[in-house]
Amino acid sequence: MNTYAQTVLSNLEKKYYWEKEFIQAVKEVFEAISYVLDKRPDYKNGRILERIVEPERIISFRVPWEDDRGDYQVNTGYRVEFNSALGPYKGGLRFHSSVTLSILKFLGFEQIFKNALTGLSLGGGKGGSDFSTRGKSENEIMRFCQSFMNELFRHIGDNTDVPAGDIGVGAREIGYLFGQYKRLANKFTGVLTGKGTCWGGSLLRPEATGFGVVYFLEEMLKSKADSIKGKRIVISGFGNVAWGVAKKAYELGGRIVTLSGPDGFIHDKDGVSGEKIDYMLDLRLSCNDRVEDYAKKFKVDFFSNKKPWEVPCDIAIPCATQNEIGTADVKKLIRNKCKYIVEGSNLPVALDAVKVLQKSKILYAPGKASNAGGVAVSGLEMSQNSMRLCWITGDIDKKLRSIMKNIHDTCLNVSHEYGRPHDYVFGANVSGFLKVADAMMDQGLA
Ligand code: NDP
Ligand code: 2IT
Repeated sequence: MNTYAQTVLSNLEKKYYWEKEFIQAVKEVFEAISYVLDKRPDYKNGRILERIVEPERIISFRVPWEDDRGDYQVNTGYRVEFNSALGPYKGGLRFHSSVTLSILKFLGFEQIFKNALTGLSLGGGKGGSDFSTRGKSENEIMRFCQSFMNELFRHIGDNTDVPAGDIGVGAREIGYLFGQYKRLANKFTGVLTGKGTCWGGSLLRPEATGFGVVYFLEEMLKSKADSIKGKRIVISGFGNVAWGVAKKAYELGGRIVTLSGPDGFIHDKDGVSGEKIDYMLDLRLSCNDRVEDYAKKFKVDFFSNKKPWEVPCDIAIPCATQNEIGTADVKKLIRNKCKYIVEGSNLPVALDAVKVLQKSKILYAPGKASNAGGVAVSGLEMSQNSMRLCWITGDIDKKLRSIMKNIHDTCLNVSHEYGRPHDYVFGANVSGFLKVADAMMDQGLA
């Protein structure tokens, strides 16, 4: 690693030693950009790395709410406004019991470079709470969302900070959050994305992350004169991203053979298709998070407390959560002759496993490039809201395809330019970083 990057990283490790996920994300970026830093001493003089790892602002707040029995509950809410060099802070909200500031800082940090790769005017941010929708009633979820917005509303705005969904936050939660924002601010603006399509949401936003992942995969396949037709695809998760991936991959002739949840994974040898894809939406809304229900309903095999990476496949697409693929999983995938790994979730592959992957023949796309379709269509939703227009599905799909192709080609070209052909981790981090760093240099010490 470049010595300037190493010094900044060591200081960060000392200062935030308990923020493991955040340090992991920084390390991956710093390793990839080391080569560039050797050639750009001006970044060191401008203290770009010290500034880029420090969020511009972190808001942390109490979220009190009343459950259905009349008991009071308290959760912690956060918004990490990480970097606004390229535009208003933009990134999702995650509601999950595992949420900590470290997780939101890693997600916010990743989001900066992902948003830069989209080519749209979007800064980076992330937020959420340690609240879980699991086992909660509709009314409890609504009351929680309202209380969360009671504080968040004073920090966000259509030109300041525009949150969206992530794990545990889908159209239902965005609806409750928006309703409360409107009451408090007395404004109907595009302050959130992922809204309902009849009240300002963009068509195709629910599908966008998953579709974008498959469009990126198609470009990777094309670069190897290959195609998705007939390919066995193993995916994890069953939520929004997994659903979009399943829908588009099936449409293009791929065969999705697994889904997973916190309880284990299902193996559907015939492929997840038709009504099975629609059933994923019921599962996501059921708030009990058991893919075993899919196995029972469609009479397929269920493997309790196991991950799907042991199932032979051509392509693996993690769509659940961070660090869900370790070194042992990567070795299984290599042994089973998997050829492509495309990240739907954020940081699903642990750092050691990334190194094994980079030495293997597997083509591997990091989430900040391959899952950028969601935030890209969020950016298009912001444009439509500003213009008070609604574009048709075909136009949005065309724009999404073109953004994903652009991201793919940028990563590939940069990887070739620097003598690291087909290293998408290198290409994505270097191109995202250069854009943000140059904007920060232009804007002076801020
Ligand atoms: P959803 O909440 O729709 O789905 C995620 C589901 O996966 C949850 O129900 C969760 O269940 C389950 N899950 C959590 N941990 C595991 C695990 N270890 N194994 C299997 N399943 C698990 O979230 P999304 O689909 O929106 O997000 C999935 C991933 O994609 C996240 O990493 C997110 O950051 C990323 N992403 C999302 C985008 C979006 O637009 N929504 C855009 C880009 C990336 P439980 O709650 O019970 O743990
Ligand atoms: O990780 C992500 O890119 C998201 N959760 C989507 C963010 C957004 O603002 O649409």
